Amino acid sequence: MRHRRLSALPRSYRFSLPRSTLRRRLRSLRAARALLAAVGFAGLGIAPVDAAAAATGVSPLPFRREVIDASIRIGYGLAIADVDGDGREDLLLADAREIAWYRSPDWQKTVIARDLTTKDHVCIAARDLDGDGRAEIAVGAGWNPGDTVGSGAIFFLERPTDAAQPWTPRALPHEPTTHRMHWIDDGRGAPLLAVLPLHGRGNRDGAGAGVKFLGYRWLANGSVATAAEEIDATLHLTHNFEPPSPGSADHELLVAAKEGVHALRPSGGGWARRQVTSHPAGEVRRGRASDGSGFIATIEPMHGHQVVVYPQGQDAERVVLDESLVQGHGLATGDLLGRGHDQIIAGWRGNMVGPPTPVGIRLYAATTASATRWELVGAIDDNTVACEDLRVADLDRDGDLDVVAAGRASRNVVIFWNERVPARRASATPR
Ligand SMILES: [Ca+2]
Ligand SMILES: [Ca+2]
Ligand SMILES: [Ca+2]
Repeated sequence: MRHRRLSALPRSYRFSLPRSTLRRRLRSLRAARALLAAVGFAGLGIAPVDAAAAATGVSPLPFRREVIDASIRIGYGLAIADVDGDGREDLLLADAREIAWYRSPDWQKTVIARDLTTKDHVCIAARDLDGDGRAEIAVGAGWNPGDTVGSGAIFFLERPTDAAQPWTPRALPHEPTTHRMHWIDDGRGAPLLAVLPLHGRGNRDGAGAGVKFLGYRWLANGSVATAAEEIDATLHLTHNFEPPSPGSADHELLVAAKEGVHALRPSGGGWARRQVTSHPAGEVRRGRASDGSGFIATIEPMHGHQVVVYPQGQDAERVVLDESLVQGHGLATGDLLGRGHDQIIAGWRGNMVGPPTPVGIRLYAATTASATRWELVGAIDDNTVACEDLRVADLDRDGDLDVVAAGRASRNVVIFWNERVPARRASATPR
């Protein structure tokens, strides 16, 4: 017999299950309720959802929402760096047709490049490399994940002497499906522009040649080497990567791939690779538990529905925090609540085809010192940003971490100001 929705069946049919089946189901339900009463949601490794707020999501957290742009196209990639050298970190955005920055603290928008390729821009990396206090900027473009041969582009943007003028794009050699980039330190001198494509050359359905993860060295003359250094060429569907922690001695970076999370670190003249987790992942970040151990957070699989933690980076310790995301696409870690250990912030962008689904950004916190158990603390955003990318930083320099997110279907860039300390909220700390 074909399945039919229960509500579509005649009422008499709905209650025609055999008594033995009903008794068995009742026993299972009672056992589940008894277990929940004994250990609580956190004990089960899942989070309670506030019943009162269930209609719109979970309980809101004390973040004040400020829309700084309500008319972007896609909002592919965000970065945070001081662009104008005034000592305040600004926001940068790789949008479909524009590369722009928003000046702190008034968030005035300046477009520094347009239409670098006929296909969309997709990623941006910004960091002061020469020590003058102003960011050097690189961007990725030519975005078409369906073209694993002819797509992709990488540009270093040369700063104009007149700030009102556009920046000059200098093209670098690239692999198809350019997707994510960071300026990283690998312990070998000048910073490296690490660029991760989504697919290997000529791949179909995420299979074929490994993804060519390449690095381009910053040069003393203020340009970038056009000869690339290979970081890895073994993985597939490499959707994102976590750069090395600032100041880390081992310079390890983490890649989220079809083959799970892999750690890459400089070794000899090349890079050594180590598999960390075994589940396909789309986003990856590292964080610090209150006992000092490190954990790894992921969204699984790529564009997935799960927020996952690996305490101490151990595959066998996998904890699923949430399975209700639709197209999970933004992930960050940081101590937003001031608890002395990192929380996890995850955002999702909702259905890409068909009717829109609710979107949001949620915050999860560990309830044990070693980050083996977690709870959903609340919502930073409830259905206003179809999260394509998010970043965490203390944007108003008041001592706590704020969240900035770019929304795809919602076409906005929004700062969520952290107002967890009521005194600060009341005094409206000047930014
Ligand atoms: Ca600035
Ligand atoms: Ca600079
Ligand atoms: Ca702040």
